[in-house]
Amino acid sequence: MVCLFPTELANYEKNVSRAMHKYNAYRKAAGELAKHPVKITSGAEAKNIEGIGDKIAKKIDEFIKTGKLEKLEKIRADDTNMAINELTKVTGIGPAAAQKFVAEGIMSIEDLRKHQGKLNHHQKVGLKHFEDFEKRIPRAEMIQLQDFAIAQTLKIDKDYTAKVCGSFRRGAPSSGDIDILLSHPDFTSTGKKMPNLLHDVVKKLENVGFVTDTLSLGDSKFMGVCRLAKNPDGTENCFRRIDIRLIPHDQYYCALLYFTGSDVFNKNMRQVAIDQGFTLNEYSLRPVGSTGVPGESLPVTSEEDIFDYLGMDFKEPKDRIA
Ligand code: 8DG
Ligand code: CA
Ligand code: CA
Repeated sequence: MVCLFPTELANYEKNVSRAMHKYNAYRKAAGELAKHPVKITSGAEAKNIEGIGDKIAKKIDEFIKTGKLEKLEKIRADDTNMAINELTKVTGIGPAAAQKFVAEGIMSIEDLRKHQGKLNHHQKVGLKHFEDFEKRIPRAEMIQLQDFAIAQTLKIDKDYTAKVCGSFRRGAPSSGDIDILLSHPDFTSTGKKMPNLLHDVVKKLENVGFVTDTLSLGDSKFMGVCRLAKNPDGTENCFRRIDIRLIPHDQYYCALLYFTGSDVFNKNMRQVAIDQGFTLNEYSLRPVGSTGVPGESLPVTSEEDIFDYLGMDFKEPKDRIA
């Protein structure tokens, strides 16, 4: 019970207040609490956990004592807050767009359906599949999606590497969407751009009826919608969100680490990197000199290499919570 309110407050700070530092603080607290092996019984006890300060400790005490949080009750009682939160559930509607819609009197998903003319393509697709996108994808279906997408990709060219990352790679029992990292030895960070390596895969997945909509397609990133073929008993499967990113071959492991997450784990690891005199992002790991200027990318041929450079024990994806 105690572990849930930081996430709800985090969403409020991101979507309604748009206070990203508070959002990050609550996300970190939620991540650290989730990682904590024993049940917390007081705020004082929680303060021993990294990322939990006076303010959140006080809220934990209030929640334990009264079974609720006044701040949350107030947030939930405000129609505008709730409407903004609701609208941001549609993919393509961020906090700014949601606030604009609410200011125009659009207070619900139902209202959005009556004002489709105000939506861009991404938002229209998000609304069309709203119910499906709200559903988590069970792991068994994730495996089917993975196997199908990868088999089709290798049919184009067996030199492709395609790997499903995100919560699936962390072993989650269900996932919000499917995140695929795509790489090919012909494409490196020092060579020319090769958008066709991504576009060919998207085209193939469209031609076989797997990809049903495109939300956005650039040189290196595809965001779209996919669906498995009908089941043998004739029932249809849900539409699912799919992201495919084309990664330069030499940057594959930094990307793999980044897109495996969790996002709170990534933030913590980036901080370790800074403390150790490095800079780590989805592209590279670089030492930072005394002048503060990052040097050349370090050679990285596995995820283990990155942990090694930072003096960290390797963590299996399933343990990358925070
Ligand atoms: P889910 O889909 O099951 O809900 O969880 P997820 O797979 O962990 O999250 P995701 O939103 O699909 O993002 C995939 C990974 O990308 C995530 O595990 C870590 C990395 N990532 C960050 N920061 C961010 C960010 O701000 N936005 C997105 N989309 N991904 C991020 O570390
Ligand atoms: Ca995901
Ligand atoms: Ca994703």
